[in-house]
Amino acid sequence: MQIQESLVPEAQQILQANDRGGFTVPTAGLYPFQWLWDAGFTALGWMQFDEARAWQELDLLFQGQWSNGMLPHIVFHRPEATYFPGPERWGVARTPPTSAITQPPVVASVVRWMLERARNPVLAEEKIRSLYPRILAYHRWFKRERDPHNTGLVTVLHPWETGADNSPAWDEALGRVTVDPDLPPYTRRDTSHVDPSQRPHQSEYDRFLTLLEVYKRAGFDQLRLVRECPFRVASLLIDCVLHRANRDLLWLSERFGFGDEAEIAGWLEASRQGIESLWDEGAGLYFNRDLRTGQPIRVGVSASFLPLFAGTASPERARRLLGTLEAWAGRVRYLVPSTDPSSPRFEAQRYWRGPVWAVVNYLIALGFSEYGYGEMAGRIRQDTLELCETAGFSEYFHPLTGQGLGGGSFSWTAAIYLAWSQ
Ligand code: 2M8
Repeated sequence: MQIQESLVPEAQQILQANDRGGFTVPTAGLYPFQWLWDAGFTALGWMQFDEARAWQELDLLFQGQWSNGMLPHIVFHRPEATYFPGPERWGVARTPPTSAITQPPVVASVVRWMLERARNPVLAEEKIRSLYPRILAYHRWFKRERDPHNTGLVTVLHPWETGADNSPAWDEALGRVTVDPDLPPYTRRDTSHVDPSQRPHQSEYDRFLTLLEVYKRAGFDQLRLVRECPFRVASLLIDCVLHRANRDLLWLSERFGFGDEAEIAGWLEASRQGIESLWDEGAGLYFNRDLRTGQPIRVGVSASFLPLFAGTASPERARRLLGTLEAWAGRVRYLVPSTDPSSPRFEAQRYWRGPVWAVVNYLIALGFSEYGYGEMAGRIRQDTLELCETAGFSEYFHPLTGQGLGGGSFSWTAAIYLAWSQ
C-alpha cells in the first residue's frame, strides 16, 4: 500500500508538538513525562527528519539512569500535575526524579536501527560511543538483579514494567496481591483524560499502587524484591525485547571494538533457552509465566509472537505462530489484537486487553519478516498504516472497527508511521 504523503508532515508535527525541549511526552495531559520504551520508538521517529533531535531523546532518557544501572520507566524531568502517580508518590530521591521500575528495554535495538538509518554517521558514532557503556550497565543490571540465578528469564515486579499494564495475562498474578489496608488515598488522573471503559479497573489501580508501597518498604532492594514481591512474572515483552537488545548490543560491541562479546553471548545463551521454555506445543504459542507458582499463564497475547522478534524460535515454531495469527485474523479486521480474540478475556476497547498497538505491531512484523513470512509482515504494516490514516495517531485502536482509542496525537504511533514510511 502507498503511504499517503500528507500524513508524514502531520506525524512529524505531532512529535514537534509533544517535544518539551529535548524529550518527547507520549501525549499532552495523559502522559506528561518521558517514558522509557516510548522514548526509544519516538527517537526512531525523529530519526526520519531530525537526527540530532533523535539522539537527544536518548541522552535525556539516560539522565534518569540510576547508579546501579537501572533505567527507570518514567523520568520526571519537570513537575506536572496532570498524571498520577508522580514523583512524590514514587519517593525516589534523585535528580531528575524517576519511577523505581523499568520497561521493555528497546534502547539497544533502537540505537542499531538509528545507526543503520543515519545520514550523519559521524554524529551517530559519537553518540553511540557515549551511550554504549550506559546501555551495557543497564543490561548488566537486568542480569545481576533480576536474574540472579541465571534462569534465562527476568523477574518482572509490576505490570507497568511489561508495558502491557492491564493485560489479561496478569489477572491472576495481580489478583493475588492483597491491597494494602493502609494504602495512602489517591486520585486517579487517567480517567479524567480518557473514557474509563478504555482504561484499567479501579481494583487494578489499587494493586498497582500497593506494589509501590512494597518497593518503598523494601528500600527498592531488587534482590529482596525478586524473592519477596507479591507480583512476580516472566513477561515475553521484557524477555524477548531484552534478548533482541542483547543481540544488537553484541553487534555494536563487535562493530566498534568494545570487547564485551563473550559476556553478552553468555546472557544470550541463557535467555534463548529461557524464552523457548515458554513454548506451548498444544496452543502453538508462547505463554508468559507466573513466577510465584511456576505455572504458564495460558492466555494468548500479542507478546506471544515476540520470540520471532527475539529470533529464538525454530522455523517449525515460527510456522505454528503464523498459523495461530492467521486464526486470530479470521476474528478481527485489524492485526494484531493485544489479546487472543477467541479468549473470553478479550475486550476490544480496553487498553491492553484487545486493542491494536502500533509499536507492538512493528516488533511482530519485523519478526515475521525475518523468518521469511513477508506477506504476514506486510499485512501487519498495512493494517497499522491504514488505522493511522483513517483514525488518526491514536494511542491504540479497536481491532474490529478501527476506532482510535485512548489518548490522541500520540508520539509512538506517529513515530512508527514515520519509521514505516521509508
Ligand atoms: C501506559 O502506561 C502508563 C504507566 O507506565 C500508564 O497507563 O499510566 C502503557 O501503555 C505503557 O506501555 C506506556 O509506555 C505508557 C506511556 O505511553 O502508557
